[in-house]
Order: sequence, then C-alpha cells, then structure tokens
Amino acid sequence: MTKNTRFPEGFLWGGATAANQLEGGFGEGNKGLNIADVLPGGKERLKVLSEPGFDWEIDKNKYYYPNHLGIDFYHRYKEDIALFAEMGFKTYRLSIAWSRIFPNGDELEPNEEGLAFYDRVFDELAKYDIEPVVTLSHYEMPLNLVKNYGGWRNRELITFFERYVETVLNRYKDKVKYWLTFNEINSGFMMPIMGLGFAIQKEEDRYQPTFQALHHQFVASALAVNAAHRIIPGSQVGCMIIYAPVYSYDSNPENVMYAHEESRLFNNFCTDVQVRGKYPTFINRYFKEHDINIEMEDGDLELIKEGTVDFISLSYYMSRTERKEKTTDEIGQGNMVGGVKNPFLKASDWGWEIDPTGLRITLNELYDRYEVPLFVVENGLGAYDKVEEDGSIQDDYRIEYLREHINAVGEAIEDGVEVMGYTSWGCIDLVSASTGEMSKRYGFIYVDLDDEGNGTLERKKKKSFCWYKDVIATNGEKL
Ligand code: BGP
Repeated sequence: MTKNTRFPEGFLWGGATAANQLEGGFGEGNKGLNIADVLPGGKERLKVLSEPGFDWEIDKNKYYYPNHLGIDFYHRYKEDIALFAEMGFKTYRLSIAWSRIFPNGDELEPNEEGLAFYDRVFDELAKYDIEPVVTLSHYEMPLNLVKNYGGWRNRELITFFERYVETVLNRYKDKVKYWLTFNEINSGFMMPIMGLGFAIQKEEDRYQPTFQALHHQFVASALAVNAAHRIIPGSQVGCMIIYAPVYSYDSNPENVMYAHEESRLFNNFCTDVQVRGKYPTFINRYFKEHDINIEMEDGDLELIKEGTVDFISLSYYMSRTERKEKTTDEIGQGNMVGGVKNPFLKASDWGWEIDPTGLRITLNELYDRYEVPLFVVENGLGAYDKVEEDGSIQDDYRIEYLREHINAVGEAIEDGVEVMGYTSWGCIDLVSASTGEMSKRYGFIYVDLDDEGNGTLERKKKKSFCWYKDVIATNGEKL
C-alpha cells in the first residue's frame, strides 16, 4: 500500500464519460447528426484526425457502428448509474449532446425529447446522491454547424452555443451545479476536427483558423460562465484542458527554452485566457511569426475579462519530452502529444507514456500559476482486457496505474494544491475517441462488445471495481 494521502472531506470521487462515446441512441429522440457520427473507426480515424483533407460526408459503405451504438447508455443508463452508485461515486462527469438539444444547432426552439432524456439521467443520479458534473461540449457538435457554417471559425456559432447553453442551464438549474465549457479546449492545436469543428485542408491553414476559432470559443465560454452565474446562483464553471507537462530532454539551455515555449503554448495559452481573463503577452510574438491576426469585435476582451472560470478541470494521461532538433527517426516516436521518447518511462499499448509524477508536476504547475481550485476530470489507462474462463477480468495493470496516479494527486494536495475531485476516464468501457474502437478499454465495468459491434452489451465488474470502491470508501487512504 502506498503512503496515506490526505484528501479533503467532500472530495469528489467518481468517473467520467462523454455522450458521443457511450450513449448510442443514434437517430433516436430526434437527435441530429453530429461530428462523431461521421468519423470512421480504426486506423482510418487516426488518419482523419491527423492528416488534412477530411470532407465530413457519411460514406454509407463504411461501418459506423462504434459511435452510433456507443455502449447503449441511452437505454441502459439506469443499470449503469446503479453500478456507479455501488462503487460509491460522489460525482459523475458526463456531457450533454448538443445535437440532442438542437439537432441542427441553428434552430430557435430546442428538442423536448433530448431535454427529457437528460432530465431522466439527472433524476437517476439524484436518487443516489451522485453530483453531476456536466461538460457542455465534448467533441460533438451538430454536423450542420460544421458543414454549413464552417465550425468554430464562424462567429455565428457563438450565438448558437449561447442559445444552447441558456436552454440547458434554465432546464437543469435545480439539478446541476458544476459545469465545464469545452472539453480539452487546447486539443484544437492537435486535432481541430473534434474540438473546433473544421478540417484543415492544407497544413499551412493550421494557424489563423485555429486561433480564430479558439477566440470564438473563449467568447462563448465567457458568455456561458456569466449565464451560469446569473441563472444558477452558486453554480461553478470550469474550463477543461488537456495538460501534458513538457520536459527538456537534457540540460542544454536551448532545449530547456524550447520545452518552456511548447508548454506555455500548449498548456497555458487557453488557460491564461479563460482563468486570467486576458490574452498572455507571450502569444504576440507567436502570432507575429505565424502571421495570425485575430478578428475581434468591440467588447470581446471585456467579456473575456468578466467571464473567467471558477476552477480548472483537466485531463492528464502523459507527459511530453522535447528536444529542439529532432532526428527524422525520432519524429513520431513520442506520445500522442508529440515530443521524443522519454528513456525513463514505459508506455501503454498505444504508446502513451505512463508518468504518475507528471500528474503531481501538472497540479503544482497549474496551482502555482493560477491559484484556483483544480479538478482532475480525466485520467486512466487504456488497455486490452481479457475475460477469463470464469468470467472475471483481472485488470491489475489498471489498478496499479490508478493507484500511482491517485497517490500523485494526494502528494500534490500535501504540496498545498487545492484539488476538488478526481474522476477517472471511461469508468465504464466506451468507444475510444482516438481510435473509434471498443478494444481500448478504461473501465471498472466491462462491456461485452468488440470492435466489429459483436457482443451482448452485458456489463461485468472488473477486479478494479472493488478496488476503486475501497478507495472511495476510505477517502483515498486505502490505495
Ligand atoms: C481525452 C478525451 C476523451 C477520451 C480520452 C481517452 O482526450 O477527452 O474523450 O476518449 O481522451 O482517449 P482515447 O479514447 O483516445 O483513448
């Protein structure tokens, strides 16, 4: 057992999911088509996410079962929430599918069937005293806004998003207190398709449209924060970032400076705007060097200043190791977030480097810079699981990963960092965002479904289920 950690009373233990990766219910309840509905699975998904030129058409010859079926939470939410309750969850992070509420995104009136679905989900959570944490936009927006408006590059999206946000805030004002604006807002740098709703057509298009789209999201996020505080007094709104601390490969000052610059851009740029309420000065040089000129309207900067978030939520999966000059061999050898291989770290089956100390570093870096509460809303190990003959799933590797990462959160708390909670990613197996497949599993709960869509959808408790239950029951003392 690792050293006791001192998690505060009321610490929000739980799990996290996203609508597009677990609900299914494709085409049900008047849901509109969204981004995730047209992304292919498997190797093709990675290609679409990383290479320019995606055209957003549903190709009828391709197999889109993963996102269309999800794990059928749309019909099985009661059973799933009962299992979360059995583990003792204090909180459950989920997202609302924008395309269930405004199927095309630009309607004036919301879709009642979509609203009613989330009422049922929140009521079910309330039965067990599980506090919902709701992401407003998690890699899913109505496809119409992508195809006919060009995604977040278009300023009109601010109005559509505001309407959607005000609708759900008013509807769920007695049921939801914690809200997150855009999932992993800084992932737009790596994959604008999911977060920003547009596909780069040529590599050189990456700069101006990305930062213009982010500006629109900053304004939309500030409007959402203000609306939440007005409509739901006492509510708390967080930004959501993917954080990967950047290490210099060695002590060469050139590499140290490079790692620092990369970290500032990737980890801090969006957070600086959303938490401090202003564009950081370091970005001016970057904008100049990449010929980026953001179009703003009068009042945007004031709004950004007023609508700062109450806390920072983050996902943490890996660190990143950087060297300014990389050999051709090294390029692409690092993590999903880039960089070069770190000789001190092992990696998951998908090459994501496992670094629990990196989480302690992350929490310290964020708290030192912003001094607002932090909420770890995603962390976990994607792994292949095997069902044994007796039906059990012995996922000791997952337990070990989570134990070390939760311990790192405890260490950070002892360092003086204010952490509100921890929700492990994919608490129930779901469709992977980067591969569109089921076989990359994160859950405490196994779902009988394979990459081709075969399976009974039956839920089974893995070994980690009982382990996590104990962690929560002892408020993190028994790891
Ligand atoms: C984050 C996303 C999630 C989730 C997770 C794991 O970036 O917010 O949606 O899927 O990563 O990634 P993957 O499913 O690709 O393993």
